[in-house]
Amino acid sequence: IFTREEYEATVPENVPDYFVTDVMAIDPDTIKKITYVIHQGPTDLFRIDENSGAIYTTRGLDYEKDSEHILVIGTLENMSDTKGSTTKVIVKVEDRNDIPPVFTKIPPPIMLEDDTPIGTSVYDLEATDSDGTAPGNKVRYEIIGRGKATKYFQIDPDTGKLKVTNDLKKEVDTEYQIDVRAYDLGEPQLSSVITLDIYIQHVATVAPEVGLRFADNSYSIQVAENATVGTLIKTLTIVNSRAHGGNIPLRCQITSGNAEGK
Ligand SMILES: [Ca+2]
Ligand SMILES: [Ca+2]
Repeated sequence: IFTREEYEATVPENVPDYFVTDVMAIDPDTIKKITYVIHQGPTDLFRIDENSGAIYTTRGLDYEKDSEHILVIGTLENMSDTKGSTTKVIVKVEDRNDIPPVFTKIPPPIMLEDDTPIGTSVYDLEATDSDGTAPGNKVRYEIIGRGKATKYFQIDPDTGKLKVTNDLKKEVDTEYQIDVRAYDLGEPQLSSVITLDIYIQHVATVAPEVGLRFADNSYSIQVAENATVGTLIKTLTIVNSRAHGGNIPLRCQITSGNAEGK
């Protein structure tokens, strides 16, 4: 007969062969023999020493799957349903930090112009942590490692928002690989790393004449064979692509053509 109706124990997740608790029954018979058995409950996760009544885990428990287990322990000597023939063991599983944060999506390559203002948001990184409890499921972000990335970009440790923090024109580099680490606040700390590719387009500072071009790439004009010298063939339109290009004087010349005017 079990003297206690209920036992409660707390077990960390992931530990096989962990001692959970002892149960005890007393045998009022003259021949004292007690053989403990698990009547109900996950026998794939727990075993009981049939002589001592000590309960152990058989393999690691998973808090994220089940945070509590209930076992009903009985004895082979008393298989009746009467009060005291069984006892209940409530096993509470304690969460351990056993799952790292995982980035929810892979960032696409990002194009930026070199005149992107400081403070501009480039990308929102997001990682989630499936651990059951804090702080093992609290996620923070940081830029790690190589190169000049940390000089030009910063990540908000709480939100994962990546921002431009410097004048991109200062650098001739056109490509940054930014390694971002998402880590949890659990013990031990777990993390994952993702790489963002950022390409910088250096907006050319054009010389004045580079901004000039003809309106069309080629012209085809019919000229009568008896046209006299000095006949106007075509006026060529020239486009000035520079915004501030007002009435600057222009000069055109023929750079090649039929030799000797033939
Ligand atoms: Ca966990
Ligand atoms: Ca975690």
